[in-house]
Amino acid sequence: MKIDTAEFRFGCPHYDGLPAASLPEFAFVGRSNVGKSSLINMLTGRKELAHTSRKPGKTRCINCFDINHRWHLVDLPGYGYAKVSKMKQIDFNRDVSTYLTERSTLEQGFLLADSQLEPLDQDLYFAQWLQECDLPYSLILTKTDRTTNATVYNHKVKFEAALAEWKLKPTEIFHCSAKSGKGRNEILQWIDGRLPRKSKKKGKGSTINLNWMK
Ligand SMILES: Nc1nc2c(ncn2[C@@H]2O[C@H](COP(=O)(O)OP(=O)(O)O)[C@@H](O)[C@H]2O)c(=O)[nH]1
Ligand SMILES: [Mg+2]
Repeated sequence: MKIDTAEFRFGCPHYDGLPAASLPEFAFVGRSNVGKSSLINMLTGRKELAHTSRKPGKTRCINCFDINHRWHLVDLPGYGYAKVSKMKQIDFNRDVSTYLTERSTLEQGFLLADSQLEPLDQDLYFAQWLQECDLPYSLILTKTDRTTNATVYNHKVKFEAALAEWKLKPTEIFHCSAKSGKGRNEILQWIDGRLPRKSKKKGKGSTINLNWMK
């Protein structure tokens, strides 16, 4: 998928304040500092689209970006930085919870996890919760440039084992690096495959010839 336009649409702290659902939405979630903003910038090819910050927990809004006027990329608040219980970390934000369960145009979730780390319970609890919401989701292992291929592979295998143990079934597992651009084509292509087909302009060759039926 070629990114022609990527524009900020809205940032809203409350589900009730969200604009009416329109285009298909793809939501990105993950612990603070996992590399979510960097990935969004990498996918869209815009350096400053999602504000990248070293300070955890800065993004506290449901942020929506219009991509090619065809789909919406939704950046959800990070979780996992607050010193609260595991269950509270899952229930980190009532409005995000409502968004994930209620938003009619939400197609898919992308759960980000750091490829440098072994699977964290926080990530697994979140995957479990996405699944309980009946939201199809994929896992994206981030920051692969920061470690060796062997470590990424090892952590992927551990993730697969942990997911199986928790009876979790992400649709796909992607690897990415915001630094090198790894994973960009795969993720964009995958999203493209889930969008309604573009309406084609009428022109030569667009009419089906039914003469053979006569
Ligand atoms: N080397 C490398 N650093 C990354 C990558 N993704 C994010 N980072 C760094 O990790 C930190 C957190 O990234 P950010 O995108 O703000 O994470 P967020 O809190 O999940 O939005 C920043 O210092 C980024 O520069 C990556 O793929 N490779
Ligand atoms: Mg961020």
